[in-house]
Amino acid sequence: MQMTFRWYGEGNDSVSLADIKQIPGVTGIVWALHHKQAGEIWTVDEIMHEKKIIEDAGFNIDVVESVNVHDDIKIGLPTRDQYIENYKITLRNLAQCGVKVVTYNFMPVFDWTRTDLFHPLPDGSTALYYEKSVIREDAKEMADYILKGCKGYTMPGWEPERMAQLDELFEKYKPVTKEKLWENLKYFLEAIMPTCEETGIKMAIHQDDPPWDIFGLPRLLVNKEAIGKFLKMVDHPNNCLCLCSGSLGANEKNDIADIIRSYCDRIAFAHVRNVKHYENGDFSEVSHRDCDGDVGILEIMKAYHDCGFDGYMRPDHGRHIWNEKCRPGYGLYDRALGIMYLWGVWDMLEKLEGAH
Ligand code: CS2
Ligand code: MN
Repeated sequence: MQMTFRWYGEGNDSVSLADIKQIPGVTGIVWALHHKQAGEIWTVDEIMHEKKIIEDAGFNIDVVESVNVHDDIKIGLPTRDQYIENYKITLRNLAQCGVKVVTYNFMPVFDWTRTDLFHPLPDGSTALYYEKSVIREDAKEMADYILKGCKGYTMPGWEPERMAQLDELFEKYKPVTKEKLWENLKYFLEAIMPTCEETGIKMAIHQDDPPWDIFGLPRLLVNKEAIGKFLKMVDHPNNCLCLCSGSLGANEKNDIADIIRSYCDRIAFAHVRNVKHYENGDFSEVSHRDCDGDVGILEIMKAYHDCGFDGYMRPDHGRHIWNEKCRPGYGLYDRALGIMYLWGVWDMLEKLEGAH
């Protein structure tokens, strides 16, 4: 297992690479060109610039999160072919600079959704929170609601520029049924797989968060069955998963350890996060400690270890602790604590059971 840490780039993150260097055992930075819009080509010069910064700090750039997929590809518009060509060029450029895994998601319009980015927990920390009764079917109303409580921060995909085009986007998604969205995902993957094979890049899809339909938009990667369907649909070793225990874990019916054991050979990247469920359907992000939440962190780590997982791992989101001012879910302190917990469990498994 190779431990990594997500970093948003110089001037764009409250955490420094020097800080990350002091967390034991982190070898790679999970990075992206965050100023790029979906559909734009990432040039070799731009990638090399970022590579130098990260490598000079003593980390590898093996994993990118994310090269976002343009909505026209998800909707299946005729313009998708041009965007797919651009995506292939980006993949080639990334491979040329040494990148091995590219993370993406196939959620229509939005990335992850929460109702509160700074929800107080009983211990005085705050965390990302989903309150079922607050969710509005109307995405615009929801966006206003979220922006009020967000201290100037927003969720990815919910930026004011995008909100301005929301009606138009929703109109375009109208004919996109769940079935159509599956077809469009297949079309995209079949088009890029030859490039992945040629360059060695593994495409790692992130599951939908939360893992159910939202705002009347269909969502695909929500449970074991859907993941199985996805892997079979394009049965290629470069068509892989970024398995996120936090996203899948929002649905208590998902048995994450079982999903890991079933599809381990196709997991290129592991996001490990804990979630606590409440009876009324709300859920909260919590610390990585097994007993603080419900996803079964110990079982998850045991499953990865039993499978001989040698891919990349990172703590997913963290709480906000010790008054840290940071991007929601992406502070230094709680993610560093998370890493130490994951290492503690992993090192003990290696000691008791040997390295697989
Ligand atoms: C998620 C996503 O893992 C995460 O932090 O909250 O933002 C994830 O990065 C994307 O969905 C992957 O494309
Ligand atoms: Mn994740």
